[in-house]
Amino acid sequence: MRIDVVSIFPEYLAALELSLIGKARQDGVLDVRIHDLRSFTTDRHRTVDDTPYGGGAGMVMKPEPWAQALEAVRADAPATRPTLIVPSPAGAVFDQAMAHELAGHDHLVFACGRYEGIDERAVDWARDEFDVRPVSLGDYVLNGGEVAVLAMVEAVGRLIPGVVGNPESLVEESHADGLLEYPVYTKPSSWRGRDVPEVLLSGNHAKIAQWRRLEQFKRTADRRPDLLGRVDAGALRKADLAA
Ligand code: 6GU
Repeated sequence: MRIDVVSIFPEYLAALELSLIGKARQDGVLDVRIHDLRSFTTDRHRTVDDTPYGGGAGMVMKPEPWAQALEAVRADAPATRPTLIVPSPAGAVFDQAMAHELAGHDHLVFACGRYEGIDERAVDWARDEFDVRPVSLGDYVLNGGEVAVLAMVEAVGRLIPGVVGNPESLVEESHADGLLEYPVYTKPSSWRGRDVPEVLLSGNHAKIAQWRRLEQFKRTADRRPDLLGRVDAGALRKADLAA
């Protein structure tokens, strides 16, 4: 998968050189390229923003540097029509289903806005050459798209075959089946007066699976009751109905 990120703070994206995503880049599984928006400006001050028409607080990102940057990215990877993700608190909310969907794309481009956002004409113009997706991490406001891109690239990247060493670990994790993950424990079996639940030491795999499934439902009901109504009936296992 090819990933391009355009930002006025390319250093922010240096974290994508670390850990599993960094390893995947070294291995050639992910082709991640970071671009400095200011390198697509032509004035002496490398201006990327200006005051908003209609007035109001803050600044708006000028359309032309974005058009130049996106044209360069497009020209460099002409084979497939890329998806342009525009991180914004005004976007559709990113979730695991969207991560899976995006993981199936060949080329993702992220346009990191700052200030009050990007001139809407640049976003509309980009629709000629990109599938444009305004995407939000959730209902709160960040100063710019960079942190959101770190989160999205990690969530999408780890679903690409070869990024996570053991694909089994993708199966039993939070949101894999619409429920939160069960609690986990490691040695020692007794620690500071607290014991690991006995069933986990029993060696009875059917009982352990049943206990974990119940804990998933309990935890989801307690922390994220909003998720319970959306649990896919197909993801409900026979064991759940029996329990
Ligand atoms: Cl994707 N961008 C910004 N700037 N703020 C956000 C966000 C994204 N998601 C939640 N808040």
